[in-house]
Formats: sequence, C-alpha cells, structure tokens
Amino acid sequence: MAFDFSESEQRCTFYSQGVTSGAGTGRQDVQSYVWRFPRPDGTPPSAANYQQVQGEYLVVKPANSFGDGAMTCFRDGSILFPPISADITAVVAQAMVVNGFVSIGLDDMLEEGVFVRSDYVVSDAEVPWQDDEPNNRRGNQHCTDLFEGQVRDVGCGKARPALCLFVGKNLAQGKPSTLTGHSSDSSVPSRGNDGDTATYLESASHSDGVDKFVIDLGATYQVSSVVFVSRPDCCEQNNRDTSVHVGNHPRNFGGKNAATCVKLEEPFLPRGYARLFRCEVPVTGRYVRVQRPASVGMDFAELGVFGNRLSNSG
Ligand SMILES: [Ca+2]
Ligand SMILES: [Ca+2]
Repeated sequence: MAFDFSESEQRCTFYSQGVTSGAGTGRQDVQSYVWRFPRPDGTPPSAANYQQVQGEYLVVKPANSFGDGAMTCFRDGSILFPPISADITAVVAQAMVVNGFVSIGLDDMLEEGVFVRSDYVVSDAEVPWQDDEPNNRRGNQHCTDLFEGQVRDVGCGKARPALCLFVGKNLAQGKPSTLTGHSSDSSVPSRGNDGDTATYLESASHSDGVDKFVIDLGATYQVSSVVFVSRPDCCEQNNRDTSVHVGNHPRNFGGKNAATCVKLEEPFLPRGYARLFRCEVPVTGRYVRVQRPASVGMDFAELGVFGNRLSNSG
C-alpha cells in the first residue's frame, strides 16, 4: 500500500502494510507514495436522512448546545461542519440552512480570537463572517453559527441545531481495547471507545511512565483520521502531549511495526467537544494506540477511528 523511493540509496522499498519510513521523517532524499482512498468506509445512518451536497453527506440535527451538537454529530460518524471555504460554506448554507441558524465546526474556546475548525485547521480569511463579526460580544462568544449564509461568533451554551458532516463509520466503536501504564484499577478501557460520549476513559494516576490505550480494530485498515471527544465535566487540560500510532502488533509499536498518525503536543480539545485530526499520511495497521505521559493521564470520552478496510492484507 505504500512505497518509498530513495535516490541516494538507489533503493525502492515496498511496505505491504502501508507503513512508510520516509513520510513524515523529514528526509529529503526519500520520496514516499501512499494510496489515498477518496473517503473513509461507511455511509450515514439511513434513518438520519443525510443529504448529499457536493459529494458530502450533511444533516441538521436538534441539539441543546454547541458541545451537545458536536456529540450528536459524533454518534452518527460525523463532525460539526467545518467551514472549509467561503464558496463551499455558501453552497452548504443554501442547501441545508433554509431558516434560522445552525452550529458549525469553528470555535475559539482554547484561545480567544484564534478560530479553529472541527478538523483542527486554524481558520483563515476563508470564513464568510457577517459584518462586525467575530466580535466576542460580552467577552463570552467562543462558538459559531451559520445564519443567512454567514458566520457569527456566538455563546456556546444556547440551544441550537447542529449541522453535521458525515466522516465515516467509526471503526473503533465497541472493539476490544486495553489501557496500560496506569495505576488506577477503576479505569475501564472500553469506556474510551464504547460509542457513549457520557462514559470516560480515566487514568489520572499522575505517576511516572506512559499511559497507553490500544484499540484492536479486528482487521487491517488504512487509518486516515481520528476523532477525540472530550469530557463535558472536567480535565480538558489533559488533552495534550498525545500521540496516535497505528501498527500491526498489539504491544510493540516500535520500528517498522507502526507509524505515527498524529502528534498533538499543545492542548487540542476544549471541554465537552469532538474534533477530528487527520493523520499526517494515511497509516495502515490493525491496532491503534493513544500514548500520553502518565503524569498527564488519559481523560477523554471517546476515540473514534476512520479509514478503509484493506481486503487482501493480513
Ligand atoms: Ca471568542
Ligand atoms: Ca465513552
């Protein structure tokens, strides 16, 4: 599924498991090629009546708040719609938001004035802000909505329907998972991938060492993105210093057994929210591992995994 071509070594390496040594290593003499699927496996739940707009599946769902909207989307395999460009946002607004307003995937909850999309891209001038927005009115507007085709910063607590963008089938949900490195017996690994945003993976032992949460996807997949869901009650400051690896061995993620999907050093998730993180390059394997220093500890509600089943690899 992946190739490295090295001119200096006069070598071509084929990785049947899709792990590329060149990708992401910064080595300029290695050129890596990874097959990219057009979209992750899965179709939206049929009962949810998603509509296709420019090849993407979208739906508006009732929600109690911005965070609740993100959780509601997550349960379908979706994220709050990220305003990728002014053009796309205009088309989506016309198709999906006939009356009123909807929450979209853009917030400045982590740092005032720095708007980050639900796919963890810092937004730029592409956001079609309404005149005089964002204005952070009363110093308390850290979420956004789409109203009459334009974007406003708004309070996060108000009940507002959510505009969900389907990502794919959550490959992690309900699969066997383990948590090691922690000293707390009370932590139940399955709570981190049971699909329930009200149950939490907890390993707040604050000891030395490394906490490792591993999900067995049960087959080999090319993983293209993950979604982290944070707890609504606490601990968002612990969502940092986190790396996600994908590999072919349940415990050994060293060497060529595994590759990095993402490394997230700075705090990456506010309280009670769901955000998508794309792998730097798509990475292949059966096991997904979240690693974090035990001094920080695991404290999140869900890890969702998205990608494509590889039918002919073992
Ligand atoms: Ca704000
Ligand atoms: Ca859970």
